[in-house]
Amino acid sequence: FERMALKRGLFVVIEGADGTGKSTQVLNLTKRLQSEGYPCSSMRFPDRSTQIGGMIDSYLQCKSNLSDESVHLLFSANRWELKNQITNTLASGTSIICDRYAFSGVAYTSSKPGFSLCWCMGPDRGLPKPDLVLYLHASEKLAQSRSNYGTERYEKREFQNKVAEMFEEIRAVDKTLTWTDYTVERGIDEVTDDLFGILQKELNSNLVKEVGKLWM
Ligand code: 2DT
Ligand code: MG
Repeated sequence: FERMALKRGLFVVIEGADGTGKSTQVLNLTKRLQSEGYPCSSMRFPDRSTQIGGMIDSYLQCKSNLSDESVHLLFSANRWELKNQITNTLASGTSIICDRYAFSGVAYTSSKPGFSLCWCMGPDRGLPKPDLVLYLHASEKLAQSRSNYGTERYEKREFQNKVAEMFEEIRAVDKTLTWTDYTVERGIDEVTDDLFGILQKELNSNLVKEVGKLWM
């Protein structure tokens, strides 16, 4: 007799400029999916709770210095140490909404002088490939209301502009990835509604194909 294949979870990454509300949306979307009956959990990178994450956290808070190369590799290692968690979760039928991923990794390091896109992508090649990358843009109004960034490394307007340019280059490199743009112009709950709407079609599709490998 026929047996129904277990439907795997959907792997969704949310990327975008600082201050677009990525973290809030990741948490709200996860709750929304759960309440609509889709098993779902959230993740974020960097995951500062691991040993490697602790080194990254200290670097971001400017409490320690690391060479640009070594911190790039630590960010990547932080994803690799959670690779099994990602694949096991998806295989069990639970979707993942992830706050930043390898795209941030490449965009931030390649914004520093002397780093090629190719070198930056190397360490993340082969990681689980997201089914969908939601890219949040800040409306003019939102960007202006957040003129003063925090005190962590990278939170400078000029650097952020460079990062935004690099995100565009990264998506141009690999046309097999699905990116969806969304400009944040409404309140938090309305944005969650919109993003849920974008995901719903994918969630209801028959995800029989295996999780892919990134940039391979
Ligand atoms: P949060 O503010 O989202 O915690 O990010 N970053 C992030 C990198 O430079 N490389 C990476 O691989 C990742 C995932 C982006 C903290 C900062 O870390 C940067 C902002
Ligand atoms: Mg931040």
